[in-house]
Amino acid sequence: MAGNRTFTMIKPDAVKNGHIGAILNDINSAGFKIVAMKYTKLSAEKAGEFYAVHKERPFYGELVEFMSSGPIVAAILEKDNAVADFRTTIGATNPAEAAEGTIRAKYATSIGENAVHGSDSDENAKIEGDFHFAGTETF
Ligand code: 3AN
Repeated sequence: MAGNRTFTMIKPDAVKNGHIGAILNDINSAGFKIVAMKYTKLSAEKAGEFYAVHKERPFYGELVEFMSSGPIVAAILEKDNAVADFRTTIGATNPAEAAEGTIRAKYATSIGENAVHGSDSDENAKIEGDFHFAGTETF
């Protein structure tokens, strides 16, 4: 059975470009409830740990540098079928391929600076949520 929680980050590009409010509004409009949220900044070490699965990819260094370059908004979202539905809401990794109206189509600038993160499985949603939030910060 599909889980009902996913994890997201509004990435440094979208924060810098003033899109926090619009993106949170899109998230709510798509039917997601925010059950945990914080405005924070990842150190390079923490960003490296978060993206460790991509360690061997050629863009890993760039990704870690970008994700630690400025503040982010991290959140846990709740909805039936959360992981798959949220990936539909954000659109393809490459904003040039993201469907019209999706968050990445509207706010992302490139494949590397693509405005938002969305977990790719229920298992990773749990790992990523636990990485950022204590149980007492989740409602
Ligand atoms: P998604 O975020 O859509 O699940 P992944 O898991 O393939 O995509 O990639 C994780 C992150 O790595 C992306 N959100 C993006 O910021 C970055 N990334 C992916 N592919 C590239 C690429 N070819 N060049 C630069 N950065 C990339």
